[in-house]
Amino acid sequence: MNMQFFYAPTSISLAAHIVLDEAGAQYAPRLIDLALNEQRSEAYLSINPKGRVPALATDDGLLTETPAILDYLAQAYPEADLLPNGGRFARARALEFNAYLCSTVHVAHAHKNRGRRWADDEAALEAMRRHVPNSMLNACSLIEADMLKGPWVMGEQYTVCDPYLFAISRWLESDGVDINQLPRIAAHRLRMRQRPAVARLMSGTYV
Ligand SMILES: N[C@@H](CCC(=O)N[C@@H](CS)C(=O)NCC(=O)O)C(=O)O
Repeated sequence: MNMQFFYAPTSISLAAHIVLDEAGAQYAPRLIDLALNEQRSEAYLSINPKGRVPALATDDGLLTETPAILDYLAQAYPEADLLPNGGRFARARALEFNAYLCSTVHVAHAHKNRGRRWADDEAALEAMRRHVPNSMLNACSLIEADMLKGPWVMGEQYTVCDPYLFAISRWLESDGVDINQLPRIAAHRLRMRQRPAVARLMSGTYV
């Protein structure tokens, strides 16, 4: 398959990037410089009108939204064994977890630097920023207590949920969350850092 992967260091594209690497996929990485607002350039908008990363151009067409990209890659590379093996309920649980990261946790984080998506007056933007440590801690406390089975999100099996959690949990300190309050997520993060693909991507491609 001929794929192009549009990514940015520090961004959520890390989740799918880890999966691409671990699945041994052939793809061309395409860096989108968020600092230069390249995601809003005409050239990139003509590829991905959402103006966000990640995006994956595949032989089947363009895919955006991390949960969809993760699911697609896991199906495209079954030998990597990245979808839960426990039947339809386990598969739905993995999707449920990824949907929570996408729709709630990532969106809570975006209130820090991307508040202009929702408001333009300074007081509202400041109020959104102030709430980020609290909303991130609340969302991640649920993951800590209920969703992260251990050692991996789904239990004994490593799945696409793990790189996704890792890509978000590495933002926690800069979001003002005390990681000591989330010891199981902190341990998961260390476990992830020991994976060769993660070490590779964290030493150069991602910051
Ligand atoms: N729901 C999307 C969110 C993608 C997203 O918001 N990516 C951020 C980087 S973490 C981005 O491209 N931001 C650029 C912008 O908002 O202009 C996903 O899960 O992939």
